[in-house]
Amino acid sequence: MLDLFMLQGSSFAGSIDSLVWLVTFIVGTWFVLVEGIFFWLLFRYRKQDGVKAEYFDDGREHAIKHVWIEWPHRAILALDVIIIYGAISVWMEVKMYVPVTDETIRITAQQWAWTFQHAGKDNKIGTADDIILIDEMHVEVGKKYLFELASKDVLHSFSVPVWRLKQDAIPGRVITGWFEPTLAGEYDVQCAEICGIGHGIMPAKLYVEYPEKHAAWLENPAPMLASSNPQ
Ligand SMILES: [Cu+2]
Repeated sequence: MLDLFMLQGSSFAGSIDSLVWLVTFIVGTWFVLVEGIFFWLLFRYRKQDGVKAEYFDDGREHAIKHVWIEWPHRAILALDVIIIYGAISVWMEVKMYVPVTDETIRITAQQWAWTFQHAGKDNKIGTADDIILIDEMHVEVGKKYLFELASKDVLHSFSVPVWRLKQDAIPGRVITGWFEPTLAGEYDVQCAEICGIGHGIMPAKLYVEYPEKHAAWLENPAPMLASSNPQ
């Protein structure tokens, strides 16, 4: 149902959404159940004329506790194991292993802009034909990308909601990760780590293109943002 509100634009977006739903369903069911019982007891045993509150200390209480505390506790532990299993599986898929990638892209964060260094036509990063753009990233649908994320100054976070990708950028470190876009279109990138007064104005534009359109862009990699700027 979440995809009604948010597109799933990467190969691992579905796995992350499934995990979110798993946690929401398990925790939500317990929440409704427990609050339901809680409020029912409040109303059922509220102050009533002629009824005196009683205190039991004859061993019966222990038996009641056993049923109402111990068994739900065991059930919650079992459900926790299911959540942990789901979380570790998704973590392994997204973060632990980098698949064989088709291209590398360097992403540098700074106060308050993103620099994207694309490999260019030779498909090799760090060569003369690299395409360096500010606040604008171009990738091809269906290709696997390795990203190298760095920061020039403070902590930032590279967040692409449509891919369900979020990765902190840490000064002094180059953090690698990967993504495979599955949906063509224009999407938002936003810094997701408070990084100073301009944090809120640190978005970037992501263009996910079909191969023909991406090839055309490689031929003429003019910044789209700058060209659409009426100056
Ligand atoms: Cu930032």
